[in-house]
Amino acid sequence: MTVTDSIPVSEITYFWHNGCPYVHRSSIVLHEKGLWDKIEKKHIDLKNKPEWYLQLYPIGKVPAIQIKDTFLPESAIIAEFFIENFEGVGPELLPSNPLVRAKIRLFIQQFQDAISPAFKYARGPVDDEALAVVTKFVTTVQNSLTALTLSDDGPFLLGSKFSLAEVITAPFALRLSLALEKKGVALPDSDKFARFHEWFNAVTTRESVLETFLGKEAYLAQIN
Ligand SMILES: N[C@@H](CCC(=O)N[C@@H](CS)C(=O)NCC(=O)O)C(=O)O
Repeated sequence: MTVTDSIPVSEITYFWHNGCPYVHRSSIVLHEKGLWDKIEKKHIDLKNKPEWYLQLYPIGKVPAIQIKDTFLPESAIIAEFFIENFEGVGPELLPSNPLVRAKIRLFIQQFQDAISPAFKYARGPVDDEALAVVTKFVTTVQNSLTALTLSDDGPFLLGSKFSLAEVITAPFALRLSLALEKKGVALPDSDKFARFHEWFNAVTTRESVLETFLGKEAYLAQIN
């Protein structure tokens, strides 16, 4: 094997769990590329991790992949590996332009920084502080999208193109929307946040995102 060879899907084993938002990221890439049913999957029981998995990976987290004697953990690494390894299969999810890549990564970072506190409050009491944190999340993502969007012809960061920006953030956007819905908390919905809602609605209804999600009822039961 040379370093430039891509690896056939038949040589990859995917260690996953259906309820994990991190796994969800790499699963979305597989679905977008039509490889979800083609890859060998091993579902890991996280409450009772198999000894063989802990021997392979003592940290014991998912997702991870194995290719012959190479073992790779970490969802963002795996999602990018799938995107690059299966370049030319299905949609392009990470354009080669360095500035576009930098914008995608900046968006991801800003989204992640903003969503963590919003999640904390989505699970805590609904009070003024909680509503302020959720509004701050919406404002940050709206500002980030407005500053970084590359095209006006679609809902995503790259316009009509779903990309790594959404692969990484969608699992958390979807779970936040369901957690807030359960609490009866509406996201601020004014014209001021139109760009946020356009993006958020497109991301949380994307086929690859929903088809690789464990489902609303199961998720809500998980967070009870
Ligand atoms: N930074 C890791 C986080 C993965 C992670 O925390 N996975 C959870 C499931 S959602 C896990 O495997 N938990 C089992 C454990 O911590 O023992 C990634 O992005 O892949």
